[in-house]
Amino acid sequence: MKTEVTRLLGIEYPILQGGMAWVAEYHLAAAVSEAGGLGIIGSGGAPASWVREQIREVRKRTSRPFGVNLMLMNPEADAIARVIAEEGVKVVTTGAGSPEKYMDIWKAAGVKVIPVVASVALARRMEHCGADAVVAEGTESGGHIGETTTMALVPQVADAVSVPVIAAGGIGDGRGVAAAFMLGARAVQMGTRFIVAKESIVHENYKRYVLKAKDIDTRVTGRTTGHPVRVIRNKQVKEYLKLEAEGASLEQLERLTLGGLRRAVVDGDMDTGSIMAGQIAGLVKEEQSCADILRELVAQAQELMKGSLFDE
Ligand code: TUI
Repeated sequence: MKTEVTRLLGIEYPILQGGMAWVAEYHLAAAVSEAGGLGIIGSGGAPASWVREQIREVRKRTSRPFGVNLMLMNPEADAIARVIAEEGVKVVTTGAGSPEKYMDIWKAAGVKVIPVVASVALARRMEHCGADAVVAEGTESGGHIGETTTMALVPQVADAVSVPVIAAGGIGDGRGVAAAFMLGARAVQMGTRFIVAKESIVHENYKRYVLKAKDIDTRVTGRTTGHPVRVIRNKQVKEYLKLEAEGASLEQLERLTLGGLRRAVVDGDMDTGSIMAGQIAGLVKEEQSCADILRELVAQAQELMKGSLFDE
């Protein structure tokens, strides 16, 4: 499955692992890269010193390419952007904003820049300022999301830009991979399936929630605050949505979610934690190694794409 994206990134399979805050640390990123995909360290809200350590830990475990995701709302984003350039990281993805101001230092350091976008307008702007590819992320995704579905977003972004498009949001198996290719993508990025990978360090309780989630078990908090975030429903989410419907203040709502992702991932607190996951959680039924996940995805997608679906 060689594509423009596997060539651009020097990877074996056109599969990227999402740069999930707290979840995507060096164990997961190294395992995905070593298995032939692109592992990505998720910087989330972490300090720059943590990101530097994580990069060095991945390098101890694999000599294959890996990336770092810069979450642009991180107060230390400037420092992390410099760490990425200084450490010679080959690929950066960005989320929750526009990385325009970092383009020059990254380009000068030879970093491939892949912004995550949720609209055609941002995709165009990113191509214009020198992005090497874009991740078009649909609203099916977990975490911070845009409005448009993957089905609608990917072909529109593919038509709007000439850099390769990587599809994300709602992809959990080889059928999703094949569908993304049909929509014009040249690779996919997956998060939820990797949350439950054997190499993922997330708390067992979190994994259990993802594995037992059904198709209708995610909710979007923060639609009224301008920061919509998809999570698996729990006690906290019920309370949040009730307060939000009653017109609670931003401060009141933010107090509920502050530190929630850490509580879920690290402490396994399923009552007050933010259990971020995509709508495809209902499809994810098994804890597997990253190597098995990649092998299965590629085999299934290849099988689907070589055969005809029609009787005659
Ligand atoms: O960034 C993500 N997903 C994330 S970031 C995150 S960290 C977090 N932790 C606690 C609470 C809230 C967030 C969790 N999940 N995905 C990429 C993404 N970027 N999705 C949507 C966007 C986006 C949205 C608006 C990108 C740019 C944008 O506007 C930029 C502009 O300047 O127009």
